[in-house]
Amino acid sequence: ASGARVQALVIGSGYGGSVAALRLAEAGVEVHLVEMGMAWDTPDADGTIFANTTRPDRRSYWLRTRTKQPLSNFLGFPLDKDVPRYTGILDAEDFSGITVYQGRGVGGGSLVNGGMAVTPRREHFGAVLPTVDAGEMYDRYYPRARAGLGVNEVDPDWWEAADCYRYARVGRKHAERSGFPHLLVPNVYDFAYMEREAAGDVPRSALDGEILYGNNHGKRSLQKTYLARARETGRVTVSPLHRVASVAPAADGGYTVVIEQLDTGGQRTATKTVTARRVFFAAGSVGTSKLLTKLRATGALPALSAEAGKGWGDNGNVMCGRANHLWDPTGSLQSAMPTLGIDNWGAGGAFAEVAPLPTGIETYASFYLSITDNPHRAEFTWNAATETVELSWQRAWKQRSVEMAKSLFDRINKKEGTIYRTDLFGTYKIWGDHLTYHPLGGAVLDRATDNVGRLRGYEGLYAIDGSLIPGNTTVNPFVTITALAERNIEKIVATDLRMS
Ligand code: FAE
Repeated sequence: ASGARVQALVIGSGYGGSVAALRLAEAGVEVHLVEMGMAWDTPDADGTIFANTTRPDRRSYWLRTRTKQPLSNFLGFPLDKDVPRYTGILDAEDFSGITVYQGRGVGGGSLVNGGMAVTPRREHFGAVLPTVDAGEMYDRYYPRARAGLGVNEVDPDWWEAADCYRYARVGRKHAERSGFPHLLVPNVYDFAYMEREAAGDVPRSALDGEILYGNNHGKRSLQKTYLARARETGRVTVSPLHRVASVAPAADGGYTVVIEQLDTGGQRTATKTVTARRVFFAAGSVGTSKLLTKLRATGALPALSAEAGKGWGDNGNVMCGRANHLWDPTGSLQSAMPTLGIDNWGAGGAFAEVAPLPTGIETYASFYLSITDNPHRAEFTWNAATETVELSWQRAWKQRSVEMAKSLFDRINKKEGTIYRTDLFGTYKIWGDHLTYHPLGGAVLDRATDNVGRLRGYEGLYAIDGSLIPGNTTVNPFVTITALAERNIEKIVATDLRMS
């Protein structure tokens, strides 16, 4: 309610926000979790909560009148279509040089992502978070994060024979024949449930292509893990369709937080003001960076570090497809949850996930999302004339990622006598170099914050999400975001809460 006083206010309910809410509540703190997206706990008219990937509707996109599918074309046909404007689940947020895909709703990115739960190789950790003790992370916080997230592994025997992973086995065969290391990667999707889907015993979700617009079954999203446990404490209040607009020091201590309530058309229906002793920014790399950049520039938080808004990277994301020979079908049934990684990070700066292309028909295509060691970093700035936050990313910077991805796929194509697909991102276009799924940075640890995420310049303000990570994690990011949040909140609870 407007005028309320709360001990801790958490902005955003993704990985960082969910960890913060749970651990603060366990420490006895009353937590108010504010989330701009919907709750995603009520079935729509068709009886399902989430729209299918192949049949996008108003639920699929955040305040767009036309879908913006990551794969825009197929066999020469544009895939996008008109949808009613609605506070849907996937935000394709456009900046001048890049479209950043993000989840919107209670659970953040966990609602829309591929569930790949990858821990970086330890020898690379020093490059991911140079000022964090790796021993502590690998002995304590990564295991804690994986347990909290419900990470599980596919049964290799089932995987070897499953129709729905033919595409992954083709990807493995081609990696192997070119001499690239590969591995089965864990996931948060319940593989026991997937086996029952394949057997025809339960409603299909991953095997019905569900991923980008939510999974109706089988996926251990944050709603089912950290957030469920947070609610069980009885100390966490969640406000969906509420967007934090401002945070500023309050006259009598703490912070005044201005919150806008939204309707499902995205219109503001009410403005509320809450006073919070502590505020945790967990709006995601882009959301946290945008808020901090704006609040510093407009005078609400003028003492924030000049580093806030800097050090943003795209985790080197780049996509491509390959056209296989007719003797290498990838299957008309494809599990939407990826399980195979090709690791050429050491030699070529690329880690590629063999991604599904769940079209329901045989495509003879192999599709990949590569994470590459792209060194470019962008900065968020406030444009006073348009009153928007801009990002200095340049499209041309992706060329470095393309070169690293080519270290994998040029060799595979040569060995197999195959070519790239040119129909997935437009006409005669090989590389999906216009987007990222993995925004990272903008409130980098030990630059904009101290070593546990306290924002420099203000006592009681914290960043605790992907914004802390300086632009790259060498693999898919959410396990690292979760583990870092576990580390930081433990130290914050042990020191800051004891003092007050
Ligand atoms: P995030 O999960 O984005 O949560 C931030 C939350 O804050 C969101 O719910 C926002 O709606 C909310 N918010 C933003 N601004 C405000 C505001 N002003 N007021 C109130 N609420 C606000 O942040 N990662 C993997 O590791 N494996 C994968 O397989 C994988 N697949 C992906 C597939 C897709 C299509 C996408 C989009 C992402 C994928 N990711 C994957 C990335 C992963 O989901 C992402 O790194 C994390 O979700 C980021 O976690 P954060 O806590 O930083």
